[in-house]
This record gives sequence, structure tokens and C-alpha cells, in this order.
Amino acid sequence: MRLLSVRMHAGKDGKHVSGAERIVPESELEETVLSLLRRPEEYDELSLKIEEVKSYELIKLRLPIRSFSFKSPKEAREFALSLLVRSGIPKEVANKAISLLAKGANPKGGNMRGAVIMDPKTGRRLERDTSRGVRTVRFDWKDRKRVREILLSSGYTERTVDALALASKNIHCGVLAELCWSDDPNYVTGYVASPSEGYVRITPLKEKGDPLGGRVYFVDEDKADKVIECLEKRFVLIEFPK
Ligand code: PML
Repeated sequence: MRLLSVRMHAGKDGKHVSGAERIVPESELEETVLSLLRRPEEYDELSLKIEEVKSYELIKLRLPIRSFSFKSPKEAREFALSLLVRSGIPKEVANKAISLLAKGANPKGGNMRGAVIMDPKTGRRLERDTSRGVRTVRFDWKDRKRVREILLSSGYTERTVDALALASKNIHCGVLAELCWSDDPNYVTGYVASPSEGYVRITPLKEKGDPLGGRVYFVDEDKADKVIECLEKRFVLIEFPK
């Protein structure tokens, strides 16, 4: 059975409003396209890209999930900082990443579409286009319906379903640690992910109503080209434990 990657992007007034990707057997193509079409609440432009997956890597989920709540973003960010340090990121560099997301990582102002790539030794930004950043694409759960059911019935959210898969691909590609919080003003839970800490959900990483957010991937400078190639080009399916 052929595997297909289906990617959807929707925009309004020239701005990105929704995007999602699924990797499914050909027999599930039609229902997948329909479910992606129904995702954006409103748009004036929507594109769908369907691509055959000729080769892919199948990996096992290796990031245990933990969740922590704090009284304020200040305390939550301090905790995120300590996790990054425990993951091997020097304190000043981890602090720089937190401040960058807090003020908007796009040098032209506001958020970036993709992630910042940061060298943990120097804190230097390595992405070629600092407005666009690097996007992790070409990944999905091997059995998305089952994973979604398990995670939602355990109290996690749709965003966890997507972000846990994305973080798994990132770590598989060689990202040393990731810091993320959403740009959705209503979603204040973010996470730190790394091989040693797992997927650690942290709330609130920002105040409600704050539209700024994004992702920082810590990647060694000498490995950056390879890691970025993997994030953008290689297909990865993630297997959730039975
Ligand atoms: C979680 O609740 O597990 C954290 C998800 C962060 C999602 C970030 C985003 O989708 O913008």
C-alpha cells in the first residue's frame, strides 16, 4: 500500500492561519483531505500538497511525558531554564533563547513561521533566514487515531498530539534540546524536550493574551546542515508504545 504525505496550509489576508500534515495509506486519503479541509476556521487561501512517501524511517517514541504547573510565567520560565541546563545547554544560552521567544524571535518583529536554530556553545543563530526559520515537516504518528485517543483520554490536548510527534522527530534528527511555547494567545502551556528530560509540559510559559511564541532548537554548529536537512526532508513515522 502506498503511503502519502498530505500537507495543508491556510492563510487569511496574507497571514498564515493554519497548517497540518498527515502521512497516511492511500486508502485513507479522502477522509484525511476532508479532515484537513475542515481544520481552519476561516481562510481566503488554502493549499493542499499530496506527495508519495517513497522511503521513511520508523522510530519509537522515546520521550516520556511529564507536566508541571506554576503560579506565574516567571517561575515557569525559571523551571524551563533549569531543564535546558540539565539537558546540557549553558545557562546564558538557555536564557537568551527564553528572552528571544518572549520578545518575538523575528528580527522584523513578532513571531517566526519556523524555529530558531541556536548553537549551544555560542548562542549564535544558525538558521539561514531569521524571519522564516526552520520548519519540521514530513512526520506523523504511525497510528494517529489511536495515539490521539490515548493522549486525549489521559487529559492531554490536540496540541500535545502534534507537538510530541514533532519533538520526537526533532530529537531523532539530532536536536539536543527544544524550547517551545505557542503563539496562540489562549494557549499558555509550552514544553522543553530533550533526550535526558523527555517531553516536559510547562504551564504557564506566558500570560494569557500574549501573541508571542515559537520554537528554539539547540543544534551544534558543525552538525547544523545535516540536522536541518533531516528536519525538512526526511520522512519519519513515530510509533507509540502498545
Ligand atoms: C502541550 O500542551 O503539550 C504543549 C504544546 C505546545 C504547542 C505549541 C503550538 O502548537 O504552537
